[in-house]
Amino acid sequence: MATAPSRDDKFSFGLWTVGYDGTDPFGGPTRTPLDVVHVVEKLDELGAYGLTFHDDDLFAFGSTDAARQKQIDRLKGALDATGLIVPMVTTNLFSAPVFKDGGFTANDRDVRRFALRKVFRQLDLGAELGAKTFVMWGGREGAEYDSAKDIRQALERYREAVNLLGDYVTDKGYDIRFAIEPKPNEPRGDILLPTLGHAIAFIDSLERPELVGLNPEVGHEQMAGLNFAAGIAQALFHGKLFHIDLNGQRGIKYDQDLVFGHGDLHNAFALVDLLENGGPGGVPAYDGPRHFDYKPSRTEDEKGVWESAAANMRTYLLLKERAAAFRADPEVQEALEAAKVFELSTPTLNEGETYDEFLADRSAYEDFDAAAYLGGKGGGFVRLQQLATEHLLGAR
Ligand SMILES: [Mn+2]
Repeated sequence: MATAPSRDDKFSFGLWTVGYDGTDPFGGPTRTPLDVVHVVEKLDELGAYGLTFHDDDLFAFGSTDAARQKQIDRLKGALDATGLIVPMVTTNLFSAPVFKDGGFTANDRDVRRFALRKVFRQLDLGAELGAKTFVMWGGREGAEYDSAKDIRQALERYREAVNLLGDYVTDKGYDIRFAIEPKPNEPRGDILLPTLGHAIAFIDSLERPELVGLNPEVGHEQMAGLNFAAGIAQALFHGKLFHIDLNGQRGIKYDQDLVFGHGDLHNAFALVDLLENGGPGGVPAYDGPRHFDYKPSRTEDEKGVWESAAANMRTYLLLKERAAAFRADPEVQEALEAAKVFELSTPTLNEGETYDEFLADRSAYEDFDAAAYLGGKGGGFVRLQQLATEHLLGAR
C-alpha cells in the first residue's frame, strides 16, 4: 500500500478548496470558515508541501491596507513555522459584483483597468512569497448572449492584458510564469479559451509566449467531454504544462470538483502514469506541483474536510504505485510490444530519406499488401487495457 505523503511528492492545495464553506447556487454555507493559519498547520500535518490562494481568499475584497497586511503577516508566520511554501498564486476576478461581466474582457473599460490593477497587486505579493506560477482562470471572461460580446475584441483585450503582465514580470525581474486555466462554461454560459487547445492557440499569439503556459483542470476538460490524460499529453508535447489542477468529475455536467480519482478512475490512472512515467526512459514527465483544486462536499463536517484532503493525496500515491506495477509487469511489457506501442516512436521516414527515395520504395506502396489487414493480426489493445484495469484494481 502507498506510503504516506511527503514534501517530495509536491502536493499543494488551494486555500479556497479546504476552505470551501459549502455554499452552492441553491444553499448557503454548511461549515464555518477556516482560518488560514489553521489550514497551513493542518496541510503540513497531512504531508502537503504547498498552499495556493486567490487574493480574496486571504483578505476579503475591499480590505483596508492594514487588514490586508495583517493577513499576509499571519500567513507568513504560519509558513515560517511549518516550512510550507506558496508555489502558486492567482487573482479573484470573478466573485465581486464589479466582475459580473468579467475582468480582462468586461465590456466596461473601467472594470478592465481595475481588474488589471488587482492582478498587478497580487503579482507583487506572489513574487514576495516566492510563487513561481501565476494562474489565470477567467471564469467570468465569457458571455451568455452572442449579441452582447464581441468575441474577437474580447480576445484582443485578453491578449492586451496578458502581454502587459508579461512586460511587468520581465521588467520587475520576477521569476514567475503564467498558466491559463481553460474551462468550457460555468459561471458564464460560455467561457473564452474553453479548452486546452483553444488556450494553446491563444498563447501562440502572445508577445512573450514563453512566459505563458497552461493550468489544466481534470474536471474542466471532462465537462467538455474531452480525455484529460490525452489533453495533458498534448500540453506536454507543446511544452506548456506549467501547473495542474487535480480533481474528479463524473461526465458532462456542472463542475463537481470531487476528490481526485472519485470521477473517471481509469483516466486518473492514465494521467498519473503519464505524469510519473511518461518522460523519456520512464522518468516523470512533469516535475511541478501536484495541485488539488477540489471542493470537500457540503455534506461533510471539518473532519470530513481533512479526510477528503488526505484522500486526494492517498489516491494519487496509490495510482502512482499501481502505475509503477503496471510498467514493471513483464506481461504488460510483452503486450506493449505486441501492440506496437513503442514502434510509434520510430519516425515514418528513414533518417535522411528524401521524398524521391520514398517514392522509389516499392515496398511502401506498390508491393505493400494492404489487403492482408482484412482479417489480419489485431492490435491487442483491449488486452493491454484489461491488464491496466487489473493493475488498477490491485488484481495483479
Ligand atoms: Mn473545477
